[in-house]
Parts: sequence; structure tokens; C-alpha cells
Amino acid sequence: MPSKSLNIGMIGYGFMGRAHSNAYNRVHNFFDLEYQPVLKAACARSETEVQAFADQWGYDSIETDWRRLIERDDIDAIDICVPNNLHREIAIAAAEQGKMILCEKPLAMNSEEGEEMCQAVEKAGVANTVWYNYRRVPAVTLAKRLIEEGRLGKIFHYRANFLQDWTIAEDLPQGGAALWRLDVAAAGSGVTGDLLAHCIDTAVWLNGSVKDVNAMTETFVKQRQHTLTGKVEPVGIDDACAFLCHFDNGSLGLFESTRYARGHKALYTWEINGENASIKWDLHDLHRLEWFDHGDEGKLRGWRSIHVTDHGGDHPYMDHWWVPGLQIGYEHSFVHQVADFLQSLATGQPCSPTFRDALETQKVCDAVLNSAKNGSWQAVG
Ligand code: NAI
Ligand code: SOE
Repeated sequence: MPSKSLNIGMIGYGFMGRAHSNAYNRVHNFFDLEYQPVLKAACARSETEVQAFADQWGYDSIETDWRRLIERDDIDAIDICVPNNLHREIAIAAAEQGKMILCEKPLAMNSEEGEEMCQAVEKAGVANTVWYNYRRVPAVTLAKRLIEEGRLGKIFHYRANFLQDWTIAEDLPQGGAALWRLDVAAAGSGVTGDLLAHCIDTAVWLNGSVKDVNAMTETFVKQRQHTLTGKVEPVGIDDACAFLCHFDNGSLGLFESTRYARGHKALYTWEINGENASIKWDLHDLHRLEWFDHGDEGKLRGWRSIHVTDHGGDHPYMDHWWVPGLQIGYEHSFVHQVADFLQSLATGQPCSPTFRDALETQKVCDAVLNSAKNGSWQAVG
């Protein structure tokens, strides 16, 4: 039974506000932990909207100004689920109030902001994590274990894609609720910070640091009406981005992301080729890990599809869920991140990715955008 409460102050009630609230509500039904999250307060600008959200998800109270929320003595941790341009200001103010922080990705608009955020949480000594949730899909965590066991041998290639198709229409406006991702002032960048950031986080976690990058970006629709001003304004985000890179371990990386791949809604895939084995994963089939082992007997050698649902400690996180063979989904990656965060509070260990870990991804994103602008290889700062 939990003996300690962790009072959550949630900022934002959109997609991630819901995904995280679901995770806080469910974690204790499946994980036996010392700390229990309590949904203390939800915050957003519209009183009626945030009250409806609070009622639906079980928050005790609401606020309409995040500054008021972070000043409250009954809040232990601030969860930042708002557009990217607000992450820095909220995180720094929350750290100054001594609050723990769970911040959505990307950490910040750029690495200068990210560095300031790191310094703020480190100075305040508050627990912090960034929601790069795909690390905690059991098949992805299993891949990490297999790599750490040295089963792939020397790694030669890492390739990843994150493909969508929802911004192809030229008359789609930019800015405001739901469309802030198209507005560079709110998002910081397009697919680089929104989608490739996930690919980079997973890659750095699985394959180590990126040394340098060579990128190209494209903005297919050059101007769109802005929802907030009503005017047709230039589009400042990258609609598509592809880059090559060298990893510190000598392997080569190839990454692509776009919102113009007709037919693809959220096709996140990665593949790693090592000297002894190859491994690949696909978000659309997230409970499976594809594995090719060159050490297998010749006549039986081929790609295996591992259904990552087994118990007995073989498959990460799965002992906490249903019986072997029954799979879990997208939302469980957030439950796992909450469970790991709560566990980290009990052990005093950091919950990776911390702000400092996520800054590494931010630096790769910055190098990618600089490379695309300058047309040259860029070292990761
Ligand atoms: P959303 O557009 O669905 O929700 C944004 C929320 O922020 C809304 O509730 C809005 O009312 C609120 N908000 C905006 N300005 C505010 C202010 N000044 N004060 C208080 N509330 C304010 O956005 P979504 O998809 O939830 O994205 C939020 C963050 O989560 C972004 O940083 C995004 O990159 C990240 N994200 C991460 C995902 C992941 O896979 N880990 C998935 C989707 C989003
Ligand atoms: C964009 O559509 C989006 O929701 C990203 O913001 C998320 O980070 C990604 O996980 C899914 O796609």
C-alpha cells in the first residue's frame, strides 16, 4: 500500500493532459509503489473547459493561471502539458518554487532555453523528467536490454522514420488551439522538434550520442492563414526533415520525418543493424520486436517476431499487466513513465530522461536545423 502522496498540478487539458491524467489514475492499480499520485489541481486559461476536464478526470480543484498553481503549497509536482513555447517559463518558475517537474517533449524551443531549464532544476535540486514515452514501450525497453547485453555486437547502422500526413491541405490554418504545431512561435520548429525529437531520444538511448549531422528540411506550404491574427503569414516550421549523422560509436544514422506522407498517421519505426544481429520496431505494431540473429542455425535463420508480452521478468513491465500473450498499448507507456518516476522518488535516483538527458536531444535538433540552413555538416554542440 502506498504510504506517501504526490500531489500533481497539471497544466493543460489537451491530448497529453488526458494521457498523463489517465496514467496517474491507473498506475496504482498495476504497480505496487510507495508514492501515490493525487490529482490535486488542473490548470488552463478557460475556467469552464478546465472545470469540465477536472470533473472528468477527478482533479480536486482548478486554476486558470499557472503562476497561481505553482505557488500553491499543496502541490508537489507540476506536469507541463502545454505548447512548447511555454515549457521554459513554467519550468523555471516551478523549480524556483521547489516543485518537482514532469515536462512534455521537446524540452524547450532550443538548447539555450533547455540549458536554462536544466540549471534551474539542478539549482533547486528538484526531481525532473521529460515525457519521451516511447522508451517505455516494453518492446523498446527490451531492445535496450538486448543491446546492453552486447547481442548486436558492433553497431553499423541506425535508421528511423516518423511519418504523418495531417498538414497536406493548403487551406489548413496555422496557430491557436490544435494548430499551434504549425506556428513556429509556439512550436519552435516543425517535424524536427515534434517528431524527430522522439526518434533522436530513442536513438541516443539505444545507440549513444550523435557526433554530427547533415540535414535538409522543406516547407511545402509557404504561407497559411494565422488563426490568431486572421492574416496570411509565412510558415516558419519545417514540414519535412531528413538527416544523416555519425554516432560516437562509429555507426551511421539515417532519419526522416514528414507530415506529407499521404496515408501515414503516426508511423514511427526504427531499425538497428549490428555485426551479429539486427533489430527493428514499428509503433503500429508496438508490442512486437523484430529480431534477426546471425548466430541462428543456417537453415532456420530468419527474422523472428517477438510478441513482447511475457512474464517472469523476461519482458519489461509486462509482469504488471495481463496474462502472457495479452498485449498493452500506447497509453501504457505513460503509465510506465509515472511508475518509474514514483519509483525514482523512493530510491532517490534520477528518472531518465531527466532535463539534462533531454537537452542532448535538443542539441541534436538544433544541429539538424542549423545544418539544413547552412547546407553543411554540423557538430552537435
Ligand atoms: P494540445 O493542443 O492538445 O493541448 C495544449 C493545452 O495547453 C490545452 O489544454 C491549452 O488550453 C493549454 N494551454 C495553452 N496555453 C496555456 C496557458 N498559457 N496556460 C495554461 N494552459 C495553456 O497539445 P498537446 O498535444 O497536449 O501537446 C502539449 C505538449 O505535449 C507539447 O509540448 C507537445 O509537444 C507534447 N506532446 C507529446 C507527446 C508525446 O508523445 N510525448 C504527444 C503529444 C504532445
Ligand atoms: C503530433 O501529431 C504528435 O502528437 C506529437 O506531438 C507527439 O509527440 C507524437 O508522439 C505523436 O504525434
